[in-house]
Amino acid sequence: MSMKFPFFKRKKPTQLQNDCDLLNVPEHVAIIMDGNGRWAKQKGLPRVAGHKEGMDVVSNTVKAAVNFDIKILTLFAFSTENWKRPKPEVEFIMRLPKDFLHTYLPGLIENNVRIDTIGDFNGLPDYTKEAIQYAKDQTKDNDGLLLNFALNYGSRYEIMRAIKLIMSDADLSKISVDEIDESTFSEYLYTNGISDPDLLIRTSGEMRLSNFLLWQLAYTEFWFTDVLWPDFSEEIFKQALLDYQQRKRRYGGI
Ligand code: V07
Repeated sequence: MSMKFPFFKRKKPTQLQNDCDLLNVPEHVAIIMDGNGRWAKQKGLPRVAGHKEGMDVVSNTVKAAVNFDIKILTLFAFSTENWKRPKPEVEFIMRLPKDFLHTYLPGLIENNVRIDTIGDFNGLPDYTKEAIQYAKDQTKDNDGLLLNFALNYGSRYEIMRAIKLIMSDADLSKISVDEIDESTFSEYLYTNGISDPDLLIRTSGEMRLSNFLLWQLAYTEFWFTDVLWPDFSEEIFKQALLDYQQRKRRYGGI
C-alpha cells in the first residue's frame, strides 16, 4: 500500500524545505490548471489524453502541497462554462474524479488529506457525485491538507447565489440589511469558513481569471507560467512559492 505512494512519505526534507522559509509558505494556494488540450495537441494526441495526464499531475501537486505544508489547495477542475465543450470530452472529464479517487484515495487518507468541493455539486452526473461524496465522507475528519476541487464552479453564479440566499434569509427575518457586511456576505459563498487564497497560480500562459473566485482573490498574489498543466511539477510549484515569498504583501496599506 504505502509503496504505491512513495512520494507521500515525509522522510527526507524536500528541496523547498532546504532553501525556503517554511513558516512563510502561503496557507491557501489556488490553481487554474490550464493547457491540457494544448499539451495533447502538441503531441498529436486527442484532447482527453491531456486531461488524463493532467489528472496524474493533480496527484503529484497534492503530494508537493503536503510536503510544503500548505493548508488549503483549491483546484479549478471544471467550470460552469466547460459544459459547452463537445459531449464526449465532457463525459470523459466527468469520469476523472472516480478514476482519480480509485487510484489515489488510499494515499490521500494515509496522508490525512480532507477532500471537499465548491460549485454546484447537484449539477454533476450521479456517478461523479457518488464517487466524490464517498471520498468526502471517508476524509471528513482528516485535519491535514484541505484538497478543495472547484467543480461546476462559476464565480458570478456563486455571488448571485449568495445574494439570493441572503434575500431569502431576509424574508425569513434571519438577517437584516444592516447585518450584511463583507464578512457575513462571505459566509454565503461556497468558500464559507476557508480563508481567501494567498497565491493564485495559472498555467499555460493565459492571464485572466476566467470567472474563478472573483470575490476571494481581491488581495491574492498572482503567479503565471507558460508551462502547460501536464508539465507542471514540484520544481515549478517551488518556483511559484519562492517568488511569492519575495513579494511584499501590503493589503492596500503602505
Ligand atoms: C479533472 C484533470 C486535471 C486537469 C484539469 C481538467 C481535468 C482530478 C479531479 C478530481 C475531482 C474531484 C475529486 C477527485 C479528483 C478532476 C475533473 C477534471 C472534473 F474528488 N482531476 N480532475 N475532476 N481534470
